[in-house]
Amino acid sequence: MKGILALLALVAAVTSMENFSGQQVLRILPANDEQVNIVRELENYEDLQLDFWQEPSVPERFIDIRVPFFSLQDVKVYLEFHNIQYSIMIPDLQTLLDEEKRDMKMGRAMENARSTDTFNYATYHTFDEINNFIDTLVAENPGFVSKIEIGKSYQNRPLNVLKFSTGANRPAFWIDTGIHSREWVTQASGLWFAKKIVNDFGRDQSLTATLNRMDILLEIVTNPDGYVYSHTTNRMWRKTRSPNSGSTCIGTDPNRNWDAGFGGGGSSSNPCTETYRGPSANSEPEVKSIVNYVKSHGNIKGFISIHSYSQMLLYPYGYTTARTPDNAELDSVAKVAVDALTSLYGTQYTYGSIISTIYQASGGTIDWTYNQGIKYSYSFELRDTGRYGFALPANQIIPTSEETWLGLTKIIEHTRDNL
Ligand code: 0X9
Ligand code: ZN
Repeated sequence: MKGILALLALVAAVTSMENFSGQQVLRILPANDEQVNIVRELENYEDLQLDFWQEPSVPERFIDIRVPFFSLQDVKVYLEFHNIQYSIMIPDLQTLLDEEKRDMKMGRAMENARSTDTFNYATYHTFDEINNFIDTLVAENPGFVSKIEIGKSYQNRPLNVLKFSTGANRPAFWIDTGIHSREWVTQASGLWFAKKIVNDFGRDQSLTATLNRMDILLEIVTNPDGYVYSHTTNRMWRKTRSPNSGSTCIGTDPNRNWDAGFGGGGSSSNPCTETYRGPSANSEPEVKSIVNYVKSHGNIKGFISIHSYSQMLLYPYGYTTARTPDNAELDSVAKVAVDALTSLYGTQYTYGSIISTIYQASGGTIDWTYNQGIKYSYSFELRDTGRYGFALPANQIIPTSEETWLGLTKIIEHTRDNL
């Protein structure tokens, strides 16, 4: 009897995780504005439970949609009826996630997490594991690395920022990863960056020069509640986990919640959508804590918010087609950064303003930081271009981190040289 109960408990634990069997990710190529609108229409059919991995924007730009098994026929018939071109990018999402689970188990067996030297950077880690890593790194590097808790998440988890500093009262460069929880390669890259900074200080001439003039701030798990939920319950969770009054749907898109064009195009007022802006700007403690920190710090000179996927380097704005006064400079630095990134493995990136390169998005992080006077505000969309999307295999974590670091450091160096 005990054995059966234990077995049932195990089955319950295993099945409490959302299952994506039979779910596909479709890549749609609208040929003209009319087709863009026809695909956009699908967002209004809540019953289909579609998850837009790439939002509709302009003709000839891909739209990626995760489609539950029970909606597949309907969606395909709809697209075919309207003569809209599409292909199946991920034939069965659960197959990829099963592989990811297996990789994580193997990855855990191959590491000794008591030291950041034997930590396994090539596997995905849980929230608790990341926090242990942070504490270990701080303990290993007293007087250089410290941890700042800038606030608590909605569910009261710490919002931890690593500070790399060799002197008091310095200007700072901010990097955050994981504001969208399901973009796992970003938090994993954040861990790798943290170790890279420690390894290179005193060895790499440029990074040493940087750290002799400015601090680096790194928030690895920017949306902890979402991240935990993506591990325990729904791997595809993007938003925060705060409830919405008058709705059973949970969460706000933390990249629509900033006070820059808040509520404008490319954000939704419907709590059941993935781009829900929240009831008001800064309603999410995960956002508000950064806002407070940035304001009270007062000397942050560069800000990079890291997302996935699409392979893009973006700068403001996302809420308007208006160019910033710094467009020419931001664009030329982006080119230098992308060239450096591509030089390592040939990974192709596009770059430009958010609205002209990906799609309109209002209330986004870097539009707000730019308007606060942080001129060097950028956002990466890391690998890949959609073959795996948010389910990027763990064997791409290190190459992704390495190439991104080359681009990232170009932006940091430019900031340092223009303090
Ligand atoms: O929709 C978004 O928030 C971003 N795409 S994502 O798939 N990461 O969700 C695009 C909006 C602007 N992009 C960035 N600020 N990276
Ligand atoms: Zn994102």
